[in-house]
Amino acid sequence: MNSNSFYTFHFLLLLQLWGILCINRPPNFVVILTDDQDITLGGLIPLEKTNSIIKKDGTEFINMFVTTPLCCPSRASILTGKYARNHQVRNNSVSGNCNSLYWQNNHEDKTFITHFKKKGYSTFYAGKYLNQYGKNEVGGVKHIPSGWDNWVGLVGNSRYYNYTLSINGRKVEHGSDPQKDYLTNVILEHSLDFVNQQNGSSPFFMFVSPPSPHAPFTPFPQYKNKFSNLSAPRTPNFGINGGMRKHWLLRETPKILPPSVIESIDDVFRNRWRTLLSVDDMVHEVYVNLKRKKLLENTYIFFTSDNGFHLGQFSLPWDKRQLYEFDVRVPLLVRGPAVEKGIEIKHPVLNIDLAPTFLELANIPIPEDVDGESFAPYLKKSKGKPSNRTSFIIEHQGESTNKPIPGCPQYKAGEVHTCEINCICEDSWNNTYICVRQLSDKENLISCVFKDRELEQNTCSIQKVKNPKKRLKQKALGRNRFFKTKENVPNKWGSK
Ligand SMILES: [Ca+2]
Repeated sequence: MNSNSFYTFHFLLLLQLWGILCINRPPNFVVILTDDQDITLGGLIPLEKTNSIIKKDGTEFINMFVTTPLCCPSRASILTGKYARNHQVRNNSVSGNCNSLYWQNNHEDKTFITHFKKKGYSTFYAGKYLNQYGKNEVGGVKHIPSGWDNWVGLVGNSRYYNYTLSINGRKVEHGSDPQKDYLTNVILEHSLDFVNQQNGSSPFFMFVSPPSPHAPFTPFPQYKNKFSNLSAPRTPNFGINGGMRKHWLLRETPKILPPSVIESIDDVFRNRWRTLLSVDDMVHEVYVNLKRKKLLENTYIFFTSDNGFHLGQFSLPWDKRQLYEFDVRVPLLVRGPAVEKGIEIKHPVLNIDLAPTFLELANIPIPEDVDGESFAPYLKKSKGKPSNRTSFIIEHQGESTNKPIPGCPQYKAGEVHTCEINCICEDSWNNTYICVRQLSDKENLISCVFKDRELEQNTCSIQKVKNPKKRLKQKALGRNRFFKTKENVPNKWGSK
């Protein structure tokens, strides 16, 4: 071997070794979880940078659902990979297990991030966690959930100004100066600090949870006049009562929405989009800094939301909590190593699938008690077999206040909840349901059983769902009211 051949041989050997090292390097993760961002009302449209960075350069899952259309239960499902019935976080209150001691002692120490921590990942969380996080009765700001070693947790529910953060257990108050305190931007600053600390010595998992576009829908001043000529989409079910085929809460809404309520709905729609522009800036800044640090190529970026939203559908002003498509469908975009660019996946995926997917992508074993299924086979060119799921559960435990609703004498204490707009209530005791959503190239249906006056104990007693369709039918026959309806379901399966 002459000296040239000798050097070429060793150079190629080094390249090969470098390749092996690169292939085996555990991937990094960035997850951006928005709050209440719909997909059916155009919730992704204002995010031009995000659409370019993650949708165009990644994969979009066009049938992504949450199994519980409410913040705290859905977030608990994302963290655990379990249906709400199995983690028992039923609503947004401590008594409904939102950040309760029960949650902390039984589920929080086993969330997906604890497995990443054990594998040596550097971990980071910033923004809204569970709605009751930081409250004194459940451990206050000193409580840092297991597995997160860089913690910037928002105390309480989403807001944009005048909030408290727990920064690694230290209480930090913020005021209302847009330049210093706008929460989405504050979360971004902490996120960039974390990205800039990365030197490649260990992989990282960064979870970012901005308040947008949740109430109170406060845009950053720079964006407060955007979209002024837009109105909320007038879907076929906009501003009309649900009719006799719907359950009690939907029959209670006005036959036609008053113009003043429609005006408020349009205003909320515009402000939601405006708040999302700050999220779009966040995605762009994180992307630019990952690229600058040469971390982008080995980093998965997930973009999704904890629940959908409605704006005038079935004459409900604005909120979530319903079983219909607008509340249970959310965006899901993913980019990363080997993720195909610019494609749409029709296979139904769920919030409970996120945890097992993260774990599989990092080659970490998935715990047996997880309900979700990894959709990693769609994201990496490998041997994995995609799931053949064609049905899944959607469930919600309706809330009602035990006090009379001021100005709404038609309702008794204990009946309804969230009735601020013209006494139109967004939730009720019998808005408790379990549904089986069937979605495949052959079926596109939702079948639901509601908690009703006669049979209120019997609807939600399934403990571990192995065959949800069969089990629900067994439960439903003869004992409960059974609704089987085709609900404004966009048939994306038939679109190509
Ligand atoms: Ca939410």
